[in-house]
Amino acid sequence: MKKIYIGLAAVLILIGAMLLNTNVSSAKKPEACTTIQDGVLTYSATHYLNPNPLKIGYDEYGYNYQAHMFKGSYANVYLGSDGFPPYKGDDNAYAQRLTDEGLSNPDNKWYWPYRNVDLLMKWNNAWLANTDCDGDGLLDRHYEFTSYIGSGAWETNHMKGGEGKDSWTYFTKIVAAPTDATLNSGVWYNAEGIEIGPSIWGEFATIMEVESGLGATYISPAGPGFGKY
Ligand SMILES: [Ca+2]
Repeated sequence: MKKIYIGLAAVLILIGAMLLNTNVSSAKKPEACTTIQDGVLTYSATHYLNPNPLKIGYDEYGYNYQAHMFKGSYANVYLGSDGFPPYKGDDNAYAQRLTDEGLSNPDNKWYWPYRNVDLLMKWNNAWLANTDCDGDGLLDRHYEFTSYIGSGAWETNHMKGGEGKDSWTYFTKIVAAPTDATLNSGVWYNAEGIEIGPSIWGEFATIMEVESGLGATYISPAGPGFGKY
């Protein structure tokens, strides 16, 4: 009889643990995270489109937050958050729009000279999520990490510019530095001391670059695949 009770108790504990696990996993994502579809996540405070809500699909700048993609003018990556309307390829029309709206000119912005460069950018959820799970009303960056370090965040850029014989392409892959990486003279190294790649924006390393006419101009000695970081 005692054996049966012990066996029954073990089964009940097991069922309890299963219920608990189910509750934890189901409570975490769908209930706690706000999605773009919910219609309440807005562009950031400084953005030209604030306080409009983010939408599914491409916005006027070329951002598709839901799909983790950007496709458009290189300048449009930054113009919105600097309070400028999207650039659509016509300098005169853009200048007129700024005048009409009483806005200053982005001439002095570092990215303005690159407005005719086409950019295709892709990233993963750790880089910029399509949900707000930490509740600050914005899409999460390096969710569940205090910084990008060790978050597994990655991004790729395909750029295309110039006309005719002056046309060019450039491709780069960027990853967040792993937790056990070290930075030395502007280069990240992994725990084994193998070069990951040149540091970019403080917490990231470039792991691959490909230029038209030159081929791969940089391949990380630690490896150019995202799975490693
Ligand atoms: Ca957030």
